[in-house]
Amino acid sequence: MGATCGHWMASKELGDIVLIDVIPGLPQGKGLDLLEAMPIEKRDSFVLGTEDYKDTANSDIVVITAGIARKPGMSRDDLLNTNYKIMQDVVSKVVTHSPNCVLIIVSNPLDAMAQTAYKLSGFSRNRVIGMAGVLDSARFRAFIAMELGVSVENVTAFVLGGHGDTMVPLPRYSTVAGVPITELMEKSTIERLVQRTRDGGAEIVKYLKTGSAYYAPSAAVTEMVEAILKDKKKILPCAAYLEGEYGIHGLFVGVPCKLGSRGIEDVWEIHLTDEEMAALKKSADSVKELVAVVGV
Ligand code: LAC
Repeated sequence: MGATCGHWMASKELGDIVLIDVIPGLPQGKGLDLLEAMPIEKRDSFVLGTEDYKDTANSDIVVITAGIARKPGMSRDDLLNTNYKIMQDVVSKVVTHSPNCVLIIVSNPLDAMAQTAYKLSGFSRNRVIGMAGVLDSARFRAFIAMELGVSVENVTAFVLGGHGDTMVPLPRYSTVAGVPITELMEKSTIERLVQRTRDGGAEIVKYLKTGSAYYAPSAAVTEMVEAILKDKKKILPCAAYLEGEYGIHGLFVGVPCKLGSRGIEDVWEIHLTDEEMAALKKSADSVKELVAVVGV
């Protein structure tokens, strides 16, 4: 997924990119390959692959995708203990070499890994962001567009909560050309698309067998990176450390965030119905259980 992030970002010329991995030669090979595509793509992003964190020094943004991925039948939560250890190692090195960066966490289980990175980095909460809502919303948007036979460009969607089985797609705030989908589709159709969104990651894992999705997740990361580097003040659903917003304290949960040069510059508290709020609380409770296991 890290290499695919690099691919999307270089193709948009978002900046210079360093790919880092622990497998000897792999990041160097991928980095050089991507660099050699730049003349054709007419992009001046410099791409470097390395196993040495020194080469990443003073990065503006660091995207952490490190960790094992799911196999068919596994939930994201099954990755907790292994990825916690990997995250401990990676975060300490990143913080040493890029003390002023914005961290974007992609490793699963997403919200618990974002909380781990936040606690271990000592960064202020605006500088640690979990990627999940943009991906989950993109899946929901793709399914809505296919169902209605309309352009994906017409479709906006909001998915809040943790990046897991309890995620909270919000049909009321999901629209086609500004029209809520609740006006355009039967309830049962919406429920089917919501369920497919919740199972979106597992659907891909089932096909791939040896790993999880990477094109859509890394496109989601790229949208977040672009919003931060260009100080766009873009409203995107991201996992953020909440300190009372939505009645949730001391926990990473997916909520609408304003992304700009300082990272998360604001958390929007949109009005939720009692049912939606209950679903968000339930999702937060499942994140709470995971972070308790690793003690962050
Ligand atoms: C997914 C993984 C990346 O949802 O969590 O595909």
